[in-house]
Amino acid sequence: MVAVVTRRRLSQQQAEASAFEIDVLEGLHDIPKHVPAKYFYDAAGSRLFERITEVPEYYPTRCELRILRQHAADIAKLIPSGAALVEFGSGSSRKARILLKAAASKLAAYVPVDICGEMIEQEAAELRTDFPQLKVLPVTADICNPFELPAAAKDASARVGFFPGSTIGNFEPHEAAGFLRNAANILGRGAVLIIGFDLVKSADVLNAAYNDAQGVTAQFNLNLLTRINRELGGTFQLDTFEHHAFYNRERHRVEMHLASLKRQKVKVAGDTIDFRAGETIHTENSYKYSIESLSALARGVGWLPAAAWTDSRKYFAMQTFILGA
Ligand code: AVJ
Repeated sequence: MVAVVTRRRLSQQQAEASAFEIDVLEGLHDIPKHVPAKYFYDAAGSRLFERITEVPEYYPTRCELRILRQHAADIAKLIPSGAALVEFGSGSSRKARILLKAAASKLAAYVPVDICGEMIEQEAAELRTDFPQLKVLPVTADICNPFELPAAAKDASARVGFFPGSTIGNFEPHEAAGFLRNAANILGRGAVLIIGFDLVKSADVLNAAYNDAQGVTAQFNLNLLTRINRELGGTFQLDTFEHHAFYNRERHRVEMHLASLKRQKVKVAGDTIDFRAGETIHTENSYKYSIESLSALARGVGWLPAAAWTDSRKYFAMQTFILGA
């Protein structure tokens, strides 16, 4: 309890480092071992993810961009005139730009929300140049928690949420429901929500997408250990851990793990962690939904499914929801 009170006084960067340490130690002392997937995205991890989106086996980003480009005008029609567009976990705003081009004239504001403040401030400056009439109002926040919208977004005729990238797949289904509830509270009456998500499909396609031949996904996974070594004084030897990724059919998710190739002890932030030979750290779940299963989840927390679009192979979907009264 004392530690929690003191931490409140720390700078944001220190507070984030502390959350990382707490979450990593808690996860590595748990059985089975796990680390939250959000910690993949340090500078190196973000660059590796960008490279993943370009490997031939990883289809989601290309599919989503194709759907957005093809249906931007239809999606824009669902945006009420004078609305504010709020993007959850906006990153580089690459996908939002497609919507902004199609809907800029009817939007009162664009509110990119991301945990990485530096990234969105930089992006905001570029968006202001490219869309001079649009108010770009970035918010630095963890999208899993409640946060305040800027006044101009609260005063807009309505708020439209945008959650692309199948980021929703990183949540446990109950967390995804929690996120949707949080989004409903933040966006309020008359809200529309646009979600991009990866569809359930053949295990072969999924297994290939998370085990690319160039090994970029393996590097992305192992980079988590590099980050722990650097930021938390870890002693992970990277050549003694191996990337494992597979589709878990029963749970509709791709799991990523890091498997210890031998029995060993590793130090992290002064603690000793024991590994059995073959024991894994579960580093990510990437849940796959059908239009029906995501609709059911959303309905449960008050969002009514509206239009949905998919690519020709039905690999990926973009679906819109309207907040019920
Ligand atoms: C960014 C969460 C959508 O789950 O496919 C890519 C992350 N992990 N390859 C996904 C990821 C391994 C990605 N998301």
